[in-house]
Amino acid sequence: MRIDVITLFPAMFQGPLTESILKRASSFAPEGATADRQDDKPIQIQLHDLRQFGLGKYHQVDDSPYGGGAGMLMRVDVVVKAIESVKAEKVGRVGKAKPHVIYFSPRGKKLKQAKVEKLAKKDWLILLCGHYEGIDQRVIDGGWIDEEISIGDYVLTGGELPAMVLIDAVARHIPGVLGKEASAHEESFSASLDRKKEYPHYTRPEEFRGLTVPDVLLSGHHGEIEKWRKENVK
Ligand code: 4H7
Repeated sequence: MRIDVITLFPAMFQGPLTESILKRASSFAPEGATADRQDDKPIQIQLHDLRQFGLGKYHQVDDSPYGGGAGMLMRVDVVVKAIESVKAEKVGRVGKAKPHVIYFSPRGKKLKQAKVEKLAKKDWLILLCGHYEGIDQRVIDGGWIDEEISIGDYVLTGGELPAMVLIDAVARHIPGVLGKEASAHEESFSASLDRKKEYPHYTRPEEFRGLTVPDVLLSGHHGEIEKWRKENVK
């Protein structure tokens, strides 16, 4: 899968994408740095600094709202230029795939696991991270956005954290991202099972400050263990 991120703050992505399992699974390239892109990785992430599409000497990306009011908006011409530029790239493994453009905003449709799994089947995602008071409505009305998503009912300063949440959630479903064991564990949940429900887990030591592990888990009796876990799903 290829993921392009259009953002005013590309540096924010440094930590989450270069640590942990996303490090193993994805190649990560800031704008311009295409040379070190590794096409053999399950996910290729390319960052694009929106400011490079800005206007004039100061690379202006925002403007005040018609009709007045507080705050600034991201300009339609700048945002569309960025989206069209990314769409035109068609490098790496995307071939003739059509990108799916997602815009993160607090009024978007709430992200759920089922949606994550659908998005994981796409070849190419473009993630647009909103800032200020958001984008000019014409970016949406003009058809440049396929989907407006919110990661939850709270307000953030920008769409970068939602983009990182989506990348992490989607990555877990791309073949080759999770290790063998974690993938098998994932598969052992049927699609109909509520994934939020899990049984309690314990590891060594057997006793910690008087807190013990349920005897059945130490018994080695697999039938009983399975029964206990089913009964203790929360
Ligand atoms: C687009 C439009 C996503 C993006 C407006 C983004 C929460 C979520 C943003 C805004 C986001 C989410 C800018 C409106 C800051 C509010 C104070 C960026 N917040 N914001 N204003 N839940 N913020 O997914």
